[in-house]
This record gives sequence, C-alpha cells and structure tokens, in this order.
Amino acid sequence: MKVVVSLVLAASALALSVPASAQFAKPEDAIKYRQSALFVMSQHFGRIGAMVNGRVPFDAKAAADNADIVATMAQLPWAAFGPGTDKGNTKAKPEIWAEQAKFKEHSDKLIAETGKLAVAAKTGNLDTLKTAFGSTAGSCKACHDAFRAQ
Ligand code: ASC
Repeated sequence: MKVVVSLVLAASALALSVPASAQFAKPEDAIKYRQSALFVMSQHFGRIGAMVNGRVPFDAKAAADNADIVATMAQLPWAAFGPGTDKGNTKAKPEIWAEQAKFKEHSDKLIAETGKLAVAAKTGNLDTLKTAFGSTAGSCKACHDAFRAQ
C-alpha cells in the first residue's frame, strides 16, 4: 500500500513538473485548447456585457457567477502558446513568440483585470461592475490589437 501511495505521489510530482506546453499531445490540441478557453471566457464575459450595456436586466448573482468563470478561464490559454503552436488553424501572430515578455505582460494584465472584475461583480453595484468591465475589455482589445491577426 505504501509503495502504491509513493508511486502515485511520484507520478503526480512528475506531471506537475512537466512544462505546461508539454501537456498537449500535439500542437493542434494546444491551439484548440487555447481557442476553447478564450471562447468560453468570451461567452461569459459577453453575458456580463449584456447587463452592463442594458441589453438584459442586471442580475447581481448572475454577474458574479459569470465573472468568476471569466477570471478562472483567463488563467488557462497562456500555457497553450508553447513552441511549435504558431502554425495551423490560428490567428496568433508570430510576435507572440518573438516578443514573449510583452505577450506575458498582456496575459498578466488580463488575469489581474479579470480578478478585479470578479471582485467588482461581488459588490452587487452596477456602476462598479461597469468600470471593471470596461478595463477588462480594454485588456482583451489591447492584446488582440498587438497579437491577433484579423
Ligand atoms: C468580448 C470578446 C472579446 C472582447 C473584446 C473587448 O466579449 O469576445 O474579444 O470582449 O471585444 O474589446
């Protein structure tokens, strides 16, 4: 039993120490993964946007739930921009790999802004949410302008 436990612990430690880019079986999987994470994020961000823009009535609980999902999803795409994932069914510009520090600034900014969005949503105050939504959208746009092809 002890041996089994040790083996399981060793295997998990190994899995955790493998670089994130190596967690995808093939480059297409990494591309599909990051697009999926960004798509799910945009769906939930869009639901907040509909409230912020008055297209649907403000529902504080729904906004907070959506913002938590956005903040979680915002952490996921970046590990899937590893080496060799620049070609294929992707709008990712080569600059992502040529200017990695700048790209990381953008992803760190999104993670920070979506964290603030989740906090803002929990206040239940629509104006507070609007401000955080605007900053988050600005972060999405800045990265797209720099690093996503049309
Ligand atoms: C969205 C979405 C984006 C951003 C961006 C904000 O809902 O899908 O890519 O917001 O349009 O400027």
